[in-house]
Amino acid sequence: PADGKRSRYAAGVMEYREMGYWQPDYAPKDTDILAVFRITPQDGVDPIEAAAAVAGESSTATWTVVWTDRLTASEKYRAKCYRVDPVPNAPGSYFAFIAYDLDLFEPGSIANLSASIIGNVFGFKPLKALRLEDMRFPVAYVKTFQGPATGIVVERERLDKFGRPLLGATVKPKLGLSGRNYGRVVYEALRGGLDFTKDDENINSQPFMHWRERFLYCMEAVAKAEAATGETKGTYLNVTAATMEDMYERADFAKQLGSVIVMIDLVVGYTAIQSMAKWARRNDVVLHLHRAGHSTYTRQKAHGVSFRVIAKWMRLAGVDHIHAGTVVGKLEGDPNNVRGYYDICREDFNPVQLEHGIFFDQHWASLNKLMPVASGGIHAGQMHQLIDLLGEDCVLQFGGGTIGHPMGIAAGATANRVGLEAIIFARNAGRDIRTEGPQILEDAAKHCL
Ligand code: CAP
Ligand code: MG
Repeated sequence: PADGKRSRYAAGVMEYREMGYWQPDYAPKDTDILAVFRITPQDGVDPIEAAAAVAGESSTATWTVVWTDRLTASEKYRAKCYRVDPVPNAPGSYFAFIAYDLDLFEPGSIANLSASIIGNVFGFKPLKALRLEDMRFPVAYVKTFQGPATGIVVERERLDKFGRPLLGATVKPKLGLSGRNYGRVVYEALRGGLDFTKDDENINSQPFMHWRERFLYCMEAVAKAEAATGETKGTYLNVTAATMEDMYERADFAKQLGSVIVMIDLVVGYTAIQSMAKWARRNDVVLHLHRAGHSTYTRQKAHGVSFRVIAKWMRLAGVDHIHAGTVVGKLEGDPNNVRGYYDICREDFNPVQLEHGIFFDQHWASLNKLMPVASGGIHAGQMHQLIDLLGEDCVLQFGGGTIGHPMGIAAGATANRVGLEAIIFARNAGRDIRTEGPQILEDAAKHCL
């Protein structure tokens, strides 16, 4: 153009605002996918231009206008940044709200969704930092996903366990045990009173214990513990492997041995997770997701992807359990945000709740509920805090907090079960578990001995 714009584009000067990616008058449609990013522009960069650039690069734009834009319904396909607000108490950072037309996305694919929303924008030069804080999915899109293969209600029915959190333990040490000794830990923990034991994130098929060995000894332990206690028990057999073929082979073997549950790690990737969710639904097996690796991109406040977004993606993808934080354990966790993650997993509808980090109303359109899992440095002495903070529909998982008990593994499991039942009983009887919790636990321990 005669005004010299063309040469400015050629020099890489951003003009996303002018290209139509900033539309302050746009009223998001019920069918739009919405995202809120926290943007921190470089010094001197206009926040609105930076926000429009995020909208542009996560939808149709590249760094310059292209002739072929005129061959598409570009106004419809352009994402629209419709609001930019300063982040309270964080000078230089802004919340940018962006609306995406539903037609930009393939139905039922987290890989496709994430390739747009986080695929291209995080290394953008004009931004110091960028964080995807939250998303809203319209019901029409939610309905294109399977959702949790089993869900909380049916899992409880299969286990015949109600009215209390489920109890688990991660076998420790994480690495090095032989199959036989590993199976002993599983048996002791289950007979002592736990509902589940669990492989750790990094147990797959190492020279000290190949996967078949682990599965055989673990399932023998489950059968013996079920016979000894009369309860349904489970152990999350980690089927994470290098290829889908290997994962299916391991999951099929777990099912053949009668396992009610299998486990995968988040690091297998979104497509593998969705494939395993399909497998889980076809085979009536509960699917546990360990969020291995998430902190590499969820922990920083100004950059990365919030765990609340990962939790939403995983509810759509169709896992049945997801690690979602404890607040009180060894790993970092803000109580308000963690509350938001648990609500995303367990509610039919999430209203906007800024204090819990929830920026949008979200209808889950009858997708099953996802069981949140608390783990990381927790033990029976915190039972009142855990139940007060996390509620009833969750799994509490104590690795060191079972296997590190001074009187042995079964005693550690019993301590957890007795502590849990004492606190639930006291709470249901109207006692204040926040203040009376430690005394209730001490009394239960005396009685138990
Ligand atoms: C816990 C754990 C879990 C983390 C996962 C570990 O062991 O097995 O993997 O807690 O964290 O390896 O640290 P302990 P999150 O019970 O002995 O601490 O649930 O936050 O994803
Ligand atoms: Mg672990």
